[in-house]
Amino acid sequence: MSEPKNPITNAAALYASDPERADAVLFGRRGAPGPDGSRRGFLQGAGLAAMGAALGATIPFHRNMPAGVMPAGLGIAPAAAQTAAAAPAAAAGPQMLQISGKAPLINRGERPLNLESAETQLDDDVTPADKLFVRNNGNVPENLPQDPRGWKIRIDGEVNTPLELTLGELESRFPVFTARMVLECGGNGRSFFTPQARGNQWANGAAGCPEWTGVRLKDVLQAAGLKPSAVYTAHYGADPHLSGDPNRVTISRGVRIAKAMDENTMIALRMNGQPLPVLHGYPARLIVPGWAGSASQKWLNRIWIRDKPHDGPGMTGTSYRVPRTPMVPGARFDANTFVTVEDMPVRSILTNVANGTRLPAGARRVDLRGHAWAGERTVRAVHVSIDYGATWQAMEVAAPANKYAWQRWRGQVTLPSAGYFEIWYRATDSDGTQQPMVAGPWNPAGYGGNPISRVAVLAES
Ligand SMILES: Nc1nc2c(c(=O)[nH]1)N[C@H]1C(S)=C(S)[C@@H](COP(=O)(O)O)O[C@H]1N2
Ligand SMILES: [Mo]
Repeated sequence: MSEPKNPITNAAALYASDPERADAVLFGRRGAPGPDGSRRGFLQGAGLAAMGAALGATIPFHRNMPAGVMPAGLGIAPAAAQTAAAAPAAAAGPQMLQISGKAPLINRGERPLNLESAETQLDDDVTPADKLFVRNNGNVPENLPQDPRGWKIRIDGEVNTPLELTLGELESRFPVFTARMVLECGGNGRSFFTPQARGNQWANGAAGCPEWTGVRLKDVLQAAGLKPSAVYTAHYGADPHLSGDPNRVTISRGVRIAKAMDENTMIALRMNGQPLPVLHGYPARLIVPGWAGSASQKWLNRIWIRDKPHDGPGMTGTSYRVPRTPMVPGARFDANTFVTVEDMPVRSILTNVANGTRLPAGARRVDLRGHAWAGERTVRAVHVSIDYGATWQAMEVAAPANKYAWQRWRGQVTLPSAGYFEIWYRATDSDGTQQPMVAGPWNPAGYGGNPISRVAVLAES
């Protein structure tokens, strides 16, 4: 393997493949390991100077900096790094794409269309339509009706009375309710896995918390009457398959009947008080809160009740399925033994400070705020560290507006001096489970990646 031409540009790839070597290439060979073994504290002289130059400031807590972990500030290459390493491409950041009705979002692919929100775009308590991530597996349906009321949803399979209900009938027959509920892609956080897992390389922004209005799926299923044989749902939508073949189904996932009967599982007709945007499933979609977003079928037109776990596209192989017990990353596997992912793990985002923020000379206090959520559970605590995890400060965490809404966290940190700092943030759920230091357990399609997040802050002297 040849030495990368431009170490800064290739830092992420290098850290992903060989973190020890990445440290050596970027910052010089280490001296004899110090008493603190795995830390960069013994990186002295030229190595430390190189790192300081690459990051654009001195590093007051360099003694705590973990070895083999790419500094958060490297990808955003401050001015000093660009001259030192001549790495203009490193500063480019993610590719943005702006389409009609949306803010510019991070482009994760255009066919099918996948757009991610930056954490700093998710500051609102209720995520506005233009800032919500988009995750499509097929094409967006065309010729959707102007008037949503005539759209039909069929309920069939293991029911006493198969139903075909228009949205107009749904709204008049069943109680309508409104709730803020997190919608989160099952692959959120996939980019944090090493080695890279297959699929869209989402960071933490394939999630949002709009306010949804609709009817309970439970009420509709009760109206149809579930047979004792009913164990699983199967969801269908109107979006054409990418191949253009009308006989192929784009995605069809389902949930256990218990989750379908949850009070909060909704057939949603409105988002933030408006008809659903076309990209988000107009005129009707499911919201299965707390679970992988793929269960929240858009352009919903049929729910088939089944007498066994559903096996549609998105339910088999490595799709939303993970090994029962941890596997060696990248090793061979038998996906037949995998189990389906249901709810999502605890995660936090920081919504008011972007990676690479520069504080004007003399500014030491940094106000922080964000959101945190945890699948079926709630968030008990959010902690922040400015010294590479040596010490942690508790932030304030608000109660959710309702079940399955994300929770606001806020607080402040005071930097002890000028220099390069990283703000690390992590949430703890109501079971006591914390976001881990690294994404894991590894799985081929990269579900459940929720490591601690890090942003770089430069306090000017
Ligand atoms: N019909 C249909 N429903 C779908 C999808 C899809 O491709 N087609 N994608 C699913 C996935 S994987 C996710 S994460 C969410 C994304 O919802 P959003 O695009 O409204 O953010 O929709 C789900 N529902
Ligand atoms: Mo998803």
